[in-house]
Amino acid sequence: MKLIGMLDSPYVRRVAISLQLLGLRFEHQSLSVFSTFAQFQQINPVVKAPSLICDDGEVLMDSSLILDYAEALAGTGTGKSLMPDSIVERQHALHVIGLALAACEKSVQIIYEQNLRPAEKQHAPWVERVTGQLLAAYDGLEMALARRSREGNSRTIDQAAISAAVAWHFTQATLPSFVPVGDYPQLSALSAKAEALPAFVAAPHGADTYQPTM
Ligand SMILES: N[C@@H](CCC(=O)N[C@@H](CS)C(=O)NCC(=O)O)C(=O)O
Repeated sequence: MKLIGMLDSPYVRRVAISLQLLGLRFEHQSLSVFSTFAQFQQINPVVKAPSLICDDGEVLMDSSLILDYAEALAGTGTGKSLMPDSIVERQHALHVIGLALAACEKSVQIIYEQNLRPAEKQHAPWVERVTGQLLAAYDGLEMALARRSREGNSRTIDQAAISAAVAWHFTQATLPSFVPVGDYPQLSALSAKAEALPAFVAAPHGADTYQPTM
């Protein structure tokens, strides 16, 4: 299978990291939804990153749907999963993932507003609203991570931790002044730990192409 999209997208990056941790082999093509729009369109006319070309040629999009497929694929092959089995832990993992995805979405909305709209068409009340939502998502994540660490389930890297770590690194790399690092010690510590893992190092935020190590 082939993952399409740049690793400067937190959605593409969470998929690239998760596929590795699930033990699934994949190729990566670092196409941009902007500078290589026409080339991307040939693969997925909707031009959404990530897109995943499955082995039979069918194309999946949306990181959570791709991860649903990857979990099923890994489950039948290797029995590996990044999601907890217990309903209580799964509910909590989904709570964390929801917050992380909201943080990614709000960051992307601010970036698009800043980079894609001409200065005279930027709408300050919209940026203010989205910034409030972004901070609410990170406040929720910080609380949820503190709870995970109190309950002792922060030792293994699972989908909740991957998504939170990827979201945090993305926002800090792209909008550093919006979310002050010092206010979020749990997220900062998780990020430092996660970014040192081989699966994160092999799929760095930016324009590089993932190079398989397994
Ligand atoms: N909910 C989607 C969001 C994906 C997304 O919005 N990706 C951005 C890149 S970061 C994209 O494709 N932007 C181009 C567009 O929406 O036209 C997911 O989880 O994959």
